[in-house]
Amino acid sequence: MRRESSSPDDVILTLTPAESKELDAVAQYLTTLADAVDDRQWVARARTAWEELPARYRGRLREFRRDSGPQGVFVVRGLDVHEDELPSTPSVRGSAQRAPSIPAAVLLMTACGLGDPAAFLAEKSGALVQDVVPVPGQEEFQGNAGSVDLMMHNENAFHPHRPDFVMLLCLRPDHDRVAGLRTASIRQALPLLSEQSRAGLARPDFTTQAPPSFGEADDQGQQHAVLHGDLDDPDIKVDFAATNGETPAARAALAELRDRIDEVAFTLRLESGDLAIVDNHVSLHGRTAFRPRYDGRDRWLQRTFAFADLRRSRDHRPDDGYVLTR
Ligand SMILES: O=C(O)CCC(=O)C(=O)O
Ligand SMILES: [Fe+2]
Repeated sequence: MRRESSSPDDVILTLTPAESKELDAVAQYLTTLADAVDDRQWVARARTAWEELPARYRGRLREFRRDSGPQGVFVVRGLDVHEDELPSTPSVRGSAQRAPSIPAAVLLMTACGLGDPAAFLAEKSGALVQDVVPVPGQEEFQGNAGSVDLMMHNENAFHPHRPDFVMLLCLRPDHDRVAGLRTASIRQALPLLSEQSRAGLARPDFTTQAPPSFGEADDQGQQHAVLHGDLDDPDIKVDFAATNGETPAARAALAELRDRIDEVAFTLRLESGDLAIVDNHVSLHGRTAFRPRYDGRDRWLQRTFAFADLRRSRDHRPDDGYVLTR
């Protein structure tokens, strides 16, 4: 992983070979315990298996859960994922990891350490471990199947129960090693914003569109603020591809925010075995452009969401399952 702008080392945890082996052994065992990733029993097993993971891994993630720091992102390097042992990169829309695998085990155990995993039915049928891969014909799409610049966003910014953490595990980087996961936190952008824009962003003068696949979301079209909570350390709710200002002042504040976010953003070129975790309350993420070849060796990340307090979304999850159906 190379960086384009410096960031403190405490954002990265590089596993020792011994830790990596220990983690892999737990993940390996977990893969033998069920036939399907989305089986509730497997999630229950992952929750128990979390306790067996290396102490430093659990400790650092628990700290991150409590306070995600100035950058609101954490990267674990050195997970036991070997590109040469992987099957071909999928290239169809909506693909997901249905059979237990080492990466899926790592993602689900980690989700259980941060809270609980869950997914949205409208996205890849609600699979808990989703493939993030380029899809032929979708190059220009502002979503993870595209390959042009993906604008900075909170994940599911429009939704009343957006995930608390977005986990992206790199299985295989792009051929040219140019695709970068970009992240930027409001904690770093806030001091650069004018007083006027800060005040403007805290007013409910914005709307955020849901992707059509979600149908009519609960607060679709409802006006919201971009910055909320304690305005000295606010949460951010924005998707630069889907959020609009409803007044000229709101639009000006949004434009300023976009520039300041770009100034503080940094780029992570993830390698096989790198896991990035984004705090979806204080940080935005996006991706730089790359050129897919559709030859089975394209960039391949797997993604799982973690919810710190799953109970809050109970009325969106039939049978108290792990899928939000609306
Ligand atoms: O491709 C990436 O690095 C990020 C894609 C993304 O925003 C997502 O999957 O949520
Ligand atoms: Fe995203």
